[in-house]
Amino acid sequence: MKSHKYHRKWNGSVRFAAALAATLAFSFGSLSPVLADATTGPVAKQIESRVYVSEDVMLPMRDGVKLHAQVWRPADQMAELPIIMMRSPYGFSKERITVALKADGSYGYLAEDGYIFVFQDIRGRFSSEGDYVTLRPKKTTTDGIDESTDTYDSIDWLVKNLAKNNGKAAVTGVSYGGWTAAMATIDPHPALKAISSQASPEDMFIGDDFAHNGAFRLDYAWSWVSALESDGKTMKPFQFESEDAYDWYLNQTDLATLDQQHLGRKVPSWQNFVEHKNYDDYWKRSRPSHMMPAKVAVPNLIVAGWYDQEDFYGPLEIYKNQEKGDDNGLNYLVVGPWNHGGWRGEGASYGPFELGSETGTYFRSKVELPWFQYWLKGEGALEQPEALIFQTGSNQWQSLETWPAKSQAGVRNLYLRAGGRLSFEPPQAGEAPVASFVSDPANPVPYRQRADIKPFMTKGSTWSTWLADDQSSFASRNDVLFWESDPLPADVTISGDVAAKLFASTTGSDADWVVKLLDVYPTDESSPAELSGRQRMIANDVFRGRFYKSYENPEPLIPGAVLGYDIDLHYASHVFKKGHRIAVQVQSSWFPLISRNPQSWVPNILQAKAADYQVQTHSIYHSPEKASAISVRIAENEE
Ligand code: PG9
Repeated sequence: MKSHKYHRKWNGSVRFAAALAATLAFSFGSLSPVLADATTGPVAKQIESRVYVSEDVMLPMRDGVKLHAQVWRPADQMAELPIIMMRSPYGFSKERITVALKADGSYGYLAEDGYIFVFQDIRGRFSSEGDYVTLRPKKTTTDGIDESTDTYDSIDWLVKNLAKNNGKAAVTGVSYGGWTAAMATIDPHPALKAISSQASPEDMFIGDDFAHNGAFRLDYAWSWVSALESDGKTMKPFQFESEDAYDWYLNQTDLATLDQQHLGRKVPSWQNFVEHKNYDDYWKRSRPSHMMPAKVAVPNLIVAGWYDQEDFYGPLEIYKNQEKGDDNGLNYLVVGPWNHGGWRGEGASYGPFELGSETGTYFRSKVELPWFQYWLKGEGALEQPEALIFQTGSNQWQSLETWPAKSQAGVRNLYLRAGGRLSFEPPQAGEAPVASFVSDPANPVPYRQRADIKPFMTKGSTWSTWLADDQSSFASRNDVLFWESDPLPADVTISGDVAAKLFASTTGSDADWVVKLLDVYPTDESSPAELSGRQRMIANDVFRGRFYKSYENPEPLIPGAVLGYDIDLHYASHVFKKGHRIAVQVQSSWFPLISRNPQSWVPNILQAKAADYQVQTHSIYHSPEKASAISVRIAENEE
């Protein structure tokens, strides 16, 4: 049974001022200049750190391939210690590991407690032998290999060969590293006692890095794949000729051959993206929660960030799917106010939003450290709640018995109304039933202010906090529809699923639908100056219209036909404060976050030609019969 005694609102003082920036998309990536900078900020307080020493080893796999790993242990190690392993394709530089293992580094609490850390290059990357495959699927033959067998063979070698290990191991990591941690639970080695899968993607077509609901995440997909796969082994961020990513992508008239045009060769994942235009086995076979045993056998601390700009869908979906087979209470969830990997930094703020405490420091010292102490050293009691959820707006941690929370005051619809009003009351007969806008693919709505749109791996890019951007400037565009509530007479607290039901039509035969749920700060003295009038994103996503019936078999939209689209906006736990307004924006492009929809039917959007991109008029309906709305769950506190 899980213990639910753990119950707290933590605002306490913090041991260290961790100097990391709030994002480490590649926690130990070696080449991205953005991320290299992110680990070398000023340290507020110098403190004595435990000294770690390293050795390089080559670990034999069952098929004869050898994988490279660095083993780091305390120089003064006396007792036997457990192993914490991280496996990634990004390379682990010794300098960055040294910083991370310092007392005030991103793994400082664990390092001070004492573990044998093993950092492994996955198959085919950096100094590891073999062939690399992005998100390598599960083996299909008994004598095959996959990330699970590679982890098994690595742990087997480590527990048998490393001096002074206590025979227990864990796997953890962020993002790709979180995915490899999840994969370790498939046919796990008996010495694997726990994992912590942090920001793992689950489904690259539906909700994570490469596409959302079938809409292709252009800048992320191109930047990532070209960096990882251009020479197959290392990281080489693509050199854009211009820092203006909006312009650069707009000028690419043949997306299908971007790799050949700019890198002079075919890049495996890019070719796969072009070939697998629909939701087929290529996408489905890398979903970890469909490969992990249905009956959870390895304890997993799943970690997600509300503002994860890359993999927010993944961890929550893995948690949800694994929960179905969690008879022994081994599947746990933490969702904090973080961007991708933000919990490895201080986490006192996100963009301009103060969080009331050092949420990252808190997670690492009071959640992650006790987790590994308990499972790997048998120390302490596991007081981890089923779901530890940070409520944004109020800046409070909540310990919940389920996620979503059981006690709900109910689902309420926020209706889009005539005249740009948003209300909990449905539209009345006689109100204007529709709002329309012209969507021009030659002038797509930028996903941020133009000056901020840099390719995500470029030095100076603020990609990691783009979800904190003020959305107010977009509300006045002609190709963005905007609805806003009256100032709230009392706090409105939501907790759990958020979804849009959009009744929409287009004059074309395809269209994207982007929906944002916003918290609008008042312009009076109740808001800090930098937040005055700000439109803060609370939930959002895009849906590619052609998939309205099926992700596997898309169909053209019928011009003028009004369809009801169900768009998953995922989850939120947020307090809209008294005096704030709730708002919704709907638009049809989000560039270059999402590739442009030609708005006329083509079998494969990545192969669309210039003439396929056509101006269309889109309409959103808000009549009593076709009442477009955002559904939210109104919360009752469990505490
Ligand atoms: N979001 C990154 C990723 C994970 C898996 C595949 C592709 C990209 C990452 O930060 O690792």
